[in-house]
Amino acid sequence: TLSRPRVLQYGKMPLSQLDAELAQAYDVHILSQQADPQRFLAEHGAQFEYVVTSAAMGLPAHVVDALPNLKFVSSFGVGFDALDKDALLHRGARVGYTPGVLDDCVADLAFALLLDATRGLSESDRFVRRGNWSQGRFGIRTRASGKRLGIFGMGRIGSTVARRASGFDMEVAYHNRRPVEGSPHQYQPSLLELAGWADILVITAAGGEGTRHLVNAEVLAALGPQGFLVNVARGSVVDEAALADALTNHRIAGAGLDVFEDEPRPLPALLALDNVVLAPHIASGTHETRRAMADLVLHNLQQYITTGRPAAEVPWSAAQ
Ligand code: 8YV
Repeated sequence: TLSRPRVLQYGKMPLSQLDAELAQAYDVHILSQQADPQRFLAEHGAQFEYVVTSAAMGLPAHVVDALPNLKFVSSFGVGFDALDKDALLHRGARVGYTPGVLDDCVADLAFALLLDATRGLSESDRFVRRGNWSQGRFGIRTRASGKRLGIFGMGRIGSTVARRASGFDMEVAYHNRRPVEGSPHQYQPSLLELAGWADILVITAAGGEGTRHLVNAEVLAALGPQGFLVNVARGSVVDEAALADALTNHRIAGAGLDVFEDEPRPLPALLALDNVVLAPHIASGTHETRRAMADLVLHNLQQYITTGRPAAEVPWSAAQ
């Protein structure tokens, strides 16, 4: 009889059924539930070849370093900026992730935030609940349809946002490290030029050092007092203090944010503002999408164990 492969699960997964499904198929040890995780790693780290984690939890170097026999990491999510690339490459470990299956829901939430920010929907909900309606009208807002939509990061999610935009009669332009071949949309050679062109700037670029704080005070000034920012990518792409400052001083009109520099702690200055809509990193958080992501986490792990190749592998891992 074959014993179930041993798996180190870094923490609870973003779909609770997945915790149970992993525990059924594998001999799972959850690191965050150990009385002393550091000591557990020191004593048992060498027993693990497989790790399961999520994009949000990531995998820090000190954990990778404590797993001398690590072969494969199956990560729940499309972002891999929180997985320590250098430590994993040094270890020669491969990494599976879940691209593609969340594009629709992330693009849907980008539009939800876009519509909410431009129309003041969340603010209007507070207005009604507080009983303000009987004292006067809610202020008129900005039209969303027909506007210029700038997309920073024209990958799978960015192009799904662009498809949504056509239904709103929007003009779309984008900035990306390089122009996307065959894209029907106008390429802007810099983020600054994109921000200057756009009425609404949506961020769908990958996180990590390469994009850190690219949306800064200068980019926000270019977006301008009538402009809106939507971020469904990573908080690190935006200088959050500069954004709070721009919102406070009306150098941009409004924003919709699903991601923050230090989750789960949005900058306190943002909490006091009515011209920003805040969501707690929920873009992929639907039953349908989280189920599809969980299936791919399981599939990647099983494929790696049986064939040595996951179904979907992060680019720098596949390039090894
Ligand atoms: C998830 C995400 O919420 O896919 C990503 O990169 O950030 C989100 O889809 C996250 O993986 C949950 O931990």
